Amino acid sequence: MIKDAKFGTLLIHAGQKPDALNAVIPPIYQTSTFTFKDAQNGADCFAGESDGYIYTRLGNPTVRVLEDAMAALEGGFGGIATSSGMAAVTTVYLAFLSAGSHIVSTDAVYGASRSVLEKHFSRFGVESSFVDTSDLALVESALRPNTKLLYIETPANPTMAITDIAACARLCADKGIKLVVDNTFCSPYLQQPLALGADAVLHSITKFINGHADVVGGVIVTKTESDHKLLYNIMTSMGPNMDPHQAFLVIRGLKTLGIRMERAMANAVKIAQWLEQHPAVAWIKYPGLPSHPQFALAQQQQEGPGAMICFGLKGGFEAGKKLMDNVTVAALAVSLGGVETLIQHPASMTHAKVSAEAKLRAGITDDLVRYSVGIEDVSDLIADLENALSHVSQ
Ligand code: LCS
Repeated sequence: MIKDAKFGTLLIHAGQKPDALNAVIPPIYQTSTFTFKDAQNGADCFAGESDGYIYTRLGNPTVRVLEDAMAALEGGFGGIATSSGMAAVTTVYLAFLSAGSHIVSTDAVYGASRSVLEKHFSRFGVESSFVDTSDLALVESALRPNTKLLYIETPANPTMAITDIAACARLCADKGIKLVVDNTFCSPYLQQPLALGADAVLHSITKFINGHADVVGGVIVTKTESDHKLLYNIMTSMGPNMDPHQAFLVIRGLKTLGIRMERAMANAVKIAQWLEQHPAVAWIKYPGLPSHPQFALAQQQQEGPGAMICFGLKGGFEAGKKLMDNVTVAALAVSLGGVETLIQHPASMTHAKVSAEAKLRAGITDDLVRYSVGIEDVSDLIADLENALSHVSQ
């Protein structure tokens, strides 16, 4: 590959090395284990003195292609692919938190990223605080002497609140606090947290990176070699590794990230503008609309507003239910970031396990409907919404 290749070229080529047969596409090494040349080579591999593959939990050539591609796209030292986005989230928690330590997290974070801390990490003596990280004063006042991790999701799922990554990095500097960003909603095509000062970035690869709603997976990219070693050690010993076939599908999906994102985003801008003026719509949050509370920050921090929209109807939850029951192009399903448009109700679905009080404080109101814009013809998506909204009394 040429030196200083641009993002679109990296999407197609990064991480790929010619194999023995010069296949254009990386082969699927669907094997659990690898033969050593001799006993000494086996010992050398285990001692780290030879870089041959050993066993797929510890590393696999197909998975490595994806890890190297993601490291190149996020501008980090190395990537660690995991079996799910939640496996990536928990690997980060395991790496940077211990008994007696404290994490500050975005309050409107993906439901399981919160509940795993409240229900499980708490059993091991980890304290957690959830604040609106789009308000830096709240972040600063939540930090304690034992805070080890500031974990931000931006834009947040599902409220679309945007957090200033560079400002958070400045807050963490010299305090021994790691800054980790969940970049699932933007993907590296729109936002590069490591360049803004984060220590690590993670994804639910299930979403925009794979983009075709046929894989669950995750990835973490660290800025430094030492953090990569720490996370790699946890991943290989605890085993939330990605399977080679999973990696193969994601490598295929990743190649079109740029063109998928451009089309979905163009659709999203038109749909958000259309929704904003619809008489049944009470409010809408989309980073591409000047009405978004962090519109200026979104323009500065992101390369584009993305393809996720949340809104509420004047008729509240009952109206939202009617809307979801009457769409026919958009599918009523959780997940996001695929080529197909999805609609869902976070309060009763993705964030159902978050307490009612916490949801309310985080702005995950009962009327909030989340819409993940796909790459269908936008006129069909708007006609679909128009028809579904005609069933809603205002
Ligand atoms: N981070 C974010 C921002 C997410 O949206 C999700 C999943 C995860 C992490 C976890 O990734 P997974 O293990 O599912 O690959 N979000 C989902 C959602 O909004 N609907 O269904 C899953």
